[in-house]
Amino acid sequence: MEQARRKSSRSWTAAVALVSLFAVVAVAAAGAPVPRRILVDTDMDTEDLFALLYVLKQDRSKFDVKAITINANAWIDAGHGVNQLYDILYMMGRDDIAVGVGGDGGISDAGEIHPDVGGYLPLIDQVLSTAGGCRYRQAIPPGSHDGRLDTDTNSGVRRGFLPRGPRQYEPLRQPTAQQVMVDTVSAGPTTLLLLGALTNAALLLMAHPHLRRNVERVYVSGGGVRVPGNLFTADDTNPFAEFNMFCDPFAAYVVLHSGVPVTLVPLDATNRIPVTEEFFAEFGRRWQSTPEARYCFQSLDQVLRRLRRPAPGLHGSTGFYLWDSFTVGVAISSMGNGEVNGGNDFAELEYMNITVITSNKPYGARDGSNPFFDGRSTPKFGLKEGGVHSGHVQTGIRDSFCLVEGSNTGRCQDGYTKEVAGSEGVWVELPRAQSQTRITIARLIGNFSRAS
Ligand SMILES: [Ca+2]
Repeated sequence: MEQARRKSSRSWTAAVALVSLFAVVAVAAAGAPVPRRILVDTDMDTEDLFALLYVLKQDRSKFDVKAITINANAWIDAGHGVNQLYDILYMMGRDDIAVGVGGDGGISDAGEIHPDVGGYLPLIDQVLSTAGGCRYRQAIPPGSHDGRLDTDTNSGVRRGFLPRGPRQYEPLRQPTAQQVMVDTVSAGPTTLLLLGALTNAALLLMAHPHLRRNVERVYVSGGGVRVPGNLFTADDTNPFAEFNMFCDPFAAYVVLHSGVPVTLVPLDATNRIPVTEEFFAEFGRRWQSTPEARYCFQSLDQVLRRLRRPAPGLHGSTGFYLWDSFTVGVAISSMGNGEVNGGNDFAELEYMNITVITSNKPYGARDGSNPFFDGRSTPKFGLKEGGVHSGHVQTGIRDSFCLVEGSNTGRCQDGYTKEVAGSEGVWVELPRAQSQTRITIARLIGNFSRAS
């Protein structure tokens, strides 16, 4: 019991670390004349707002957010995502930050990626059109029960709270995510903070391999290595995948195997950081001094009002965790410490040999589920016959291939960040499974005091 209480306390202090910075102006940089150029790719889920504001509150002389791109094939729809982000940036006095989303192009049968390729679909469903269903997005409820409608409106908090800025979503004129990414990464070494499905980042790395040298590191929020996945709507078909990886497994594979340095912050780490009632109460009592803190608190309040109701299949105390915020905390702290030996204030990092599962065995069997191979004389993107991408690809959350008779635990692994041996995997940096968050309240209060 004592151990459990201490564990809970550590999780709580990590959560405190993240939220307290909403009320903190970061300490001026000492001897750091060149700011890190940062691009954030987000699916604009509620918790992404915490992470975004955490980054935007940093000292710009150290961490300069140049652009934000939106992943529109998961939790949010393009126009809603852009408008909310524009208003948040207006509130934060950052109308200078470029925002990109979607695009009307696609990927040809020959594998040519068009410059205006859309981020509305995962790579496997991309053709020369933005129309069509996304097999993975079915895992996300479309309505208002912790689904896209909640995210699109931020549970109604956005309209009631945010000031309306001068920028608005323009369907045919909105800069595309690819355009914004290419412009930003071309302009100088850039660190990518990836807080949703990895479609946009994968397209960038595939279509512009020469720009990989300008990507200093990618920090990825997602995956689950030694813990179960969190597809609470699809456990009976795929108990392995985490949402962000599942929404575009092939894109995740591309990013992790791209050769760009990767730090992955999976469920193994974030499962230890649930939003607890204790944390929520503390947030309400102590951190209401800025509009951004109040916006996050009200957003969280709405989420918890839903999650507190019985919700079959949701695991964890509230079902809500600081996934992306923790990732951003690890990223900022690591960058601040020079990214030397995984040194950061949130978690101890280690290397693991992992890959992302994109199809299921038996490999090479044609069953109509895999458009990279089915009906083609040569596989798309030059993929290998009989290789790891050539098996059955999960077609939806009720895919009968993935069901196991007599069991409520499915067998499909699409999107699973799996530990493997040898060259099948890549060495990726991630928080040590046993690592403890080392942030203390005293340190946080110290930061807070220095801000005044
Ligand atoms: Ca996210």
